[in-house]
Amino acid sequence: MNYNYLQLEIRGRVGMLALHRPQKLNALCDGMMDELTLALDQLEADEGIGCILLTGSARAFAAGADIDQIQSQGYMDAYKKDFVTHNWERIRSCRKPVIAAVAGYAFGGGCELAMMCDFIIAADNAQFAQPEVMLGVLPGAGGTQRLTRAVGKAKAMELCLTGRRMDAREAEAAGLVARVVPAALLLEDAFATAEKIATFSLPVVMMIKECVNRAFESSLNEGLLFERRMFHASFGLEDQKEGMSAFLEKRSAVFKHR
Ligand code: CO8
Repeated sequence: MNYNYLQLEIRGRVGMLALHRPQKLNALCDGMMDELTLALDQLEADEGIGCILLTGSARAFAAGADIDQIQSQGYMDAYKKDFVTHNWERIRSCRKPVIAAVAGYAFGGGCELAMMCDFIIAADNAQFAQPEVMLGVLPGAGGTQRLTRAVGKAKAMELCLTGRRMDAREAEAAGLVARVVPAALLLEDAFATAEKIATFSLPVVMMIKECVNRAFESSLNEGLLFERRMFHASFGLEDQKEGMSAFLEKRSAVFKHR
């Protein structure tokens, strides 16, 4: 499939998606988000893909929603078409892991898009911000919720209420990003991470993702029960037999993803 606003490359078991609107610092528009939905559908359906990597350019992951496109939007337009919920959140329902590799600006919807991914690897030049308050709106694609869960109330409040930028080191210390790497090595590093995840048993990887996400939706007891049932289920996989046999036979496991 040909995309206008995205570049898709499949390398082994990794699907690499790059947001591509260089003249607008990858500002997110409906066309791009529709394409992202289609590309994620494609990668989810492809049995040969075990991990998805989402990135931008060296200068910007994404500088937010396209302000030109939404400036004239009225309340009724936003409400009726269910702006954001309608087509901007496909990543939320991805069952395969999605890693965000962020360099440069991740502002507004760009920061929110990165936070919808399972984890963020940041270049040392990355900057995160929720500047919506300066535009007369609020972070409306998860900024007030996911940022708060990631960095805690004090910092999330300060960032959302002032719109100030947070650099990569601060983001790492605050728990927003998993790791910071030199900008020149970002894609190499993020790809190696995605490739590693993609070699493991896909159903196990999907179960781990579901369990970690359940921690945000349940009490500890309910979360532990969910985890335990998934753990029990993993003993029904051929890959469990293979993984443990390989250990005992002192060889590398070859997972069949079932
Ligand atoms: N929308 C439209 N155009 C943009 C945007 C944007 N968000 N960001 C940058 N651009 C355009 C600029 O207008 C400029 O275009 P032109 O060359 O035609 O003048 C081009 O990109 C390059 O940008 P700059 O010249 O401004 O580059 P600088 O390096 O000087 O500055 C900044 C970079 C600081 C990132 C600056 O461009 C900026 O402040 N951009 C706006 C950031 C912002 O406020 N983002 C929040 C938008 S609102 C939002 O995201 C709501 C979320 C909705 C839900 C999303 C769901 C995932």
